[in-house]
Amino acid sequence: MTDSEVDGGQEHAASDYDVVIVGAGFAGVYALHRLRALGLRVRVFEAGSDVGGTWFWNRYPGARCDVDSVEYSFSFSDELQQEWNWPERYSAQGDILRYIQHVADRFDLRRDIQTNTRVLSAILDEEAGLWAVETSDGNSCTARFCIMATGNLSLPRLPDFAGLKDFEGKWYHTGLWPEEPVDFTGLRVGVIGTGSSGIQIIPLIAQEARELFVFQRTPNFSVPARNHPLAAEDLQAHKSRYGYWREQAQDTPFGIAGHAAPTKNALDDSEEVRNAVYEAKWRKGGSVSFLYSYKDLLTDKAANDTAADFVRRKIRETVKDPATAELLTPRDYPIGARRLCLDTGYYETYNRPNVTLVDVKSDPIETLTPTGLRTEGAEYPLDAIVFATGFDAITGALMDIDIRGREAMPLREKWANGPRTYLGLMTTGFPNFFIVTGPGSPSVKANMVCAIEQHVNWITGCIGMLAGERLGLIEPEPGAEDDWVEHVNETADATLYPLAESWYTGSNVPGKARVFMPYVGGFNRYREICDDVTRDGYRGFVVCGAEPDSEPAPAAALIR
Ligand code: N01
Repeated sequence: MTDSEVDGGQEHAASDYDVVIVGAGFAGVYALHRLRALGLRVRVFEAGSDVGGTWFWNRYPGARCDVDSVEYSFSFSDELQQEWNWPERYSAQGDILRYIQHVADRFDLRRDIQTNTRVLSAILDEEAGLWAVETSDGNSCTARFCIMATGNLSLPRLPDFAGLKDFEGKWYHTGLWPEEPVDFTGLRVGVIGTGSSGIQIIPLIAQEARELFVFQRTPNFSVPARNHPLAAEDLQAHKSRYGYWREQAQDTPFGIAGHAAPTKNALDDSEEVRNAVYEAKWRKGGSVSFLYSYKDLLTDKAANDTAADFVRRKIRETVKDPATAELLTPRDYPIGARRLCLDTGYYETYNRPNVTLVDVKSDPIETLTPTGLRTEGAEYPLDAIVFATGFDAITGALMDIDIRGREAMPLREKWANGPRTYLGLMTTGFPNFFIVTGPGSPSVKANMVCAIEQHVNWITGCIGMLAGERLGLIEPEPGAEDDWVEHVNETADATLYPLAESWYTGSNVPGKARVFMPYVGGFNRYREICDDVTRDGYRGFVVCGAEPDSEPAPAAALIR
């Protein structure tokens, strides 16, 4: 054990590290880089065998980002963004993984990242003002600060299907895909789930499999990606103004530059003009672009219907069998209220003779069998099953760890009725415990890399402030947290998002509290709120002096 260096190590109990970071995806890697630059002793624990997070685990065929590569990348180093060449408009999983690994090497981060190590618990020792962290290798350590860089879609969900253990074929989850390639050639394959992952993998499996059965419960809207190689001159042109594009991204609701903000409501245009607008977006490709056609697509149901009807028409025009087209057509929720998917040849795949769509809403899956899958009405012999069944999103990876704050309060208990945070960054009763892109922040409703950088920058500033001011513990005031939770809910309730069953609300996980978790007031607005809070002396936060027995006080009172 060595003394903490954060404040010269005089008043605090000694700790192994100043900061423990859980997870080595985009968030953990960048947090390590920033905090190490403060001179802190930082340790990152990563469950996977390498860095990469989401892009390490989701290596299924077709896995690809739905944000342009030049946007879905770090902005903190101009050298990095100038030297890295993205081959395609939307990067494939392998390219993004290579990028994160390059970042880890380029900034010499690996020496502080311990892979193959899962964090099991993080427990606050109130008296010492330290977090005790226990890991799957049987070790434990202490740190003054704990940063959860655990990701929003990192706890895969396997529905509780009867008979899974008896299934004699191979089965896979898209979020836990094996490193070695999987060959479906000549096999009868079943894919369960038609969210973003299913929609990406289905067209590729269809090209290999002898027969593909897609088991769909709820159809999703999807628009074409129109992915293409990035021409060297286009990439160079973007790089020559990278600083400008990054600044532009900061002022958009989703942290992505290059999309002109809509100026009209959908019903301001005639039907003919509107359809021409949607058609142009459809041809250009991209989900952000499509939903940004009009100002009110996510707030006004009548406006939303015009965009939803356009996509429904496209499905009917693409899928030759009318019954299959109808099954693929979402009718029960507004377009964009569930994550709008991005595809390459998804609807066309159902015109192949070897692909069958099975509606498991009207005929639910009853059980897996040794040789396949049985619904209430039919039997499907299968050699392999792919579960594209999603994640326990946003809170899942946090709740998976035994986290206990003041008075040994488990986070699982505090959040039993839904997550409660201030700014999605911290939660009352868990001092010096930060969450990157936590519930109540824009997170998945923004470009994740942009949201991550903004959060890590804020957290770094906060930890640096505590060190500079010789302060000990920081956490939100209960009132600030209550007000923020109310604001997050009111903001969501003013949109169409809560009208859909989705992982945004936790409704995909039986027994999970139904709360719309991301902040949908816009990344730009959110960033300004965070900046204001900081400028106002960390408004809404209380801090203690460095002495272990010091009483919490409003942060502003203690900051010079
Ligand atoms: O997961 P999902 P995902 N019986 O939850 C079905 C990001 N992402 O991995 O809708 C039958 O969306 C479930 O049916 P239903 C992106 O943010 C991004 O696809 O609950 N079916 C649904 O169809 C995305 O939104 C990219 O009725 C069952 C599917 O499984 C998020 O990750 C690519 C079932 C799960 O869909 C999650 O996407 C991939 C059951 N018991 C992922 N249980 C890109 O960047 C679940 N399902 C492009």
